[in-house]
Amino acid sequence: MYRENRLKQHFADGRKALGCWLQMCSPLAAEIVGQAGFDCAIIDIEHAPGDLLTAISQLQALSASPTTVLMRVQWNDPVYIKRALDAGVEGLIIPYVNTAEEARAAVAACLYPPAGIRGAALAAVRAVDYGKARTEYVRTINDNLFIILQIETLSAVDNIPEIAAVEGVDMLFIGPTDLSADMGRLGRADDPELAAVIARAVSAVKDGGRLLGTIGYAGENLEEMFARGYDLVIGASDVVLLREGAAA
Ligand code: 3PY
Ligand code: MG
Repeated sequence: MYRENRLKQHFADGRKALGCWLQMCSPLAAEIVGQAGFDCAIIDIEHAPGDLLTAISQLQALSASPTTVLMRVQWNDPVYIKRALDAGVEGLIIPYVNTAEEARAAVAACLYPPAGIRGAALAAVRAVDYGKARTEYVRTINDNLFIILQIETLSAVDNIPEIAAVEGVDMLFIGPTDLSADMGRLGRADDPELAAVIARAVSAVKDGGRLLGTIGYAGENLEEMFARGYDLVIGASDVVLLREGAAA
């Protein structure tokens, strides 16, 4: 059922948040993650093999949980974004946003006109409770969504001041893996130059007045990450939890 975005309220209250990726395309895994008490669960369509129907199964599994459900879409593409929003996700992580122009396009894809270009099918889609919530949905959804843009190239880091200034962006999210690849250092998570670029990105996001997110790093202490300025850490994944549990 359409509801207030708890994650957005959580940050408005000045709190930090923990997230878990859903990469198994499994409603059972999603339900377990929701019951564990994560602030948000992120259905990953960029790197996991699911589709919109597996996403909807996971949304249904999480509907009784206070955990806010986001989706990381495949690409900064208004067609994917429209379909993800119609499925009823409460926010999006949009990968590989490198310029203010791309950031404006990402936000526009999320919002109904006149603020944006999102197409509307109010009686047909799950997000609107198949038409039942249409009045409240139309009135509130542009403000209720939580929009996260990923910073994962050197040029995106350079452009953070302009990207952060784009109206409607809620959070910038550093993707250290693709950033390391862009720097020719893929897989070298402890590279000092990568650490320096990430530190520069953290300061730029904070200076730009936006919330800041990233993934958890092996061996990193969450409290220290929060103290360094991160507001959201996606520090777990259903796949990794199962792999590590199985290996143990
Ligand atoms: C990256 O590190 O590239 C990400 O996209 C984070 O998940
Ligand atoms: Mg990435």
